[in-house]
Amino acid sequence: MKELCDKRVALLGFGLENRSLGKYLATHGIPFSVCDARLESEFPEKHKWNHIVENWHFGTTYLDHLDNFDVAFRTPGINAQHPRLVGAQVRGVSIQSQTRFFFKHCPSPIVGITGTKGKGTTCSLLFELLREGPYEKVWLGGNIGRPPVEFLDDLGISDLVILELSSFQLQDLDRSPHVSVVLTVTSDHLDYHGIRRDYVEAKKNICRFQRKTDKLIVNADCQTATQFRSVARSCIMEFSSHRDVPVGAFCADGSLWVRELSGNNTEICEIENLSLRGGHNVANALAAVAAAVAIGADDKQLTRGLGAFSGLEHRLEYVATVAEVEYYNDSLATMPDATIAALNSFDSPILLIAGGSSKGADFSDLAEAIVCDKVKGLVLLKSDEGGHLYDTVLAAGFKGDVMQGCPGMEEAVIAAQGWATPGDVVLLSPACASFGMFNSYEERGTAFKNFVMSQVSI
Ligand code: UMA
Repeated sequence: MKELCDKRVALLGFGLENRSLGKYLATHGIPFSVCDARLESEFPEKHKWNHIVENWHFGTTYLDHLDNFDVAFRTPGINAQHPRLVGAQVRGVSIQSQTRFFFKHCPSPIVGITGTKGKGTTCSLLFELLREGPYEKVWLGGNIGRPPVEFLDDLGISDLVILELSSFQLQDLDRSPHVSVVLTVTSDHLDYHGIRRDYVEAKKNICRFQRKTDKLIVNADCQTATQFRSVARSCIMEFSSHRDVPVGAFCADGSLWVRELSGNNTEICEIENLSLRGGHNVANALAAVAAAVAIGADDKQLTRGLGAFSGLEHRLEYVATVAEVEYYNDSLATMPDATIAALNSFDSPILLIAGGSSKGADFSDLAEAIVCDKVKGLVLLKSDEGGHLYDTVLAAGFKGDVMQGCPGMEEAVIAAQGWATPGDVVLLSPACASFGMFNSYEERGTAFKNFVMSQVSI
């Protein structure tokens, strides 16, 4: 902590990540100031921090004081290219982040996983696959919801860290993981990055600083992911759901296979034995298998781990069957591609609950999937942006039942139930962020599950 002990430190944004960093700094006796766009009244827990926080700067002027600091840690939600941050950096303020700090101080090897969707599932599956070794202890953190600085002091050199990394976290990294995994990269967060190129460039930091002995695993079925190879000098591995790969993991004859550098193929498991649903999850499983192989896991532990892992909460999560209708919670689908993947995971007719805050997304592909697929009814949650998704779906020619501007989750489930018949699926897969009606995707998914479960007990 020598590098910070005589510095004036600021935490820019005081959410999950910087509160964890704040606890870490407090443990090491480093005082800091907090700057956050929220109002003071929105920090009821402020008094708990007063022993270590030197100054609080709240509200619209929260970035006015940057020149008072030597080091400022930006929260992921603040873009590193924010003109105020760039200006302060030019004047000598070191702009850092919790993720960057962690990479600098982590004594263990790191596996980093990024992609537009599927990172959380792949990280969690890899964590499951590595339960039996070869590392002494495996830690899981990052965008998945656990800032890794929380366990930084507990790490040893025989441990392994798995990090889910978002473009917000990768954006200003100056180190890359030892093993990097790039899933499908489409586009997201254009309200933050402005243009797709900046989003993709931010993600490329996952391999830009790798060493020759490091490993980069890319999704061979995604053209953007394969382009990451050109910025890396590490050993390349691939995974593919559709074709054989030179080294890595692939699908053939209904099974998942590993291909070694020697050309040997080993069958790991039959696709029908995977507990995860959907073709996109086969790709996530291949990515996790390739990463596990890259760090020395043996084939048998992969077979056992793949059979045991049944997925994450809020990601195509089975909730219950009520009156012969199955209910699935996919609240984590905050963008159109994720909802398209969810629709592709079912053969039965679907009553889809979608909508919310669209983050400027283009819904045309989703609208086509809704029209061409088996969606027989659509409930759209109310959004501040009016009927953008509704208009796109109708323009695409959707002829099923539609309810627009639904005011709450209970009303949405009741509407879907009204249209459902035995054998159907009611799927919450919003394709939008939760803001407006809910504080988070977790709150939205939990509201859905609670209401469905209340029907089970009737
Ligand atoms: N804030 C500002 N100014 C801003 C933005 C935010 O002052 O311009 C303040 C807010 O008022 C609030 C705090 O910063 O008090 C919130 O910080 P944050 O939104 O940056 O988020 P954290 O609570 O620290 O959570 C972050 C990630 N959030 C974002 O990237 C937006 C979480 O990912 C992550 O789980 C957590 O760190 C742990 O690493 C969430 C997410 O939506 C789930 N990620 C995006 C995604 O998955 O698509 C990238």
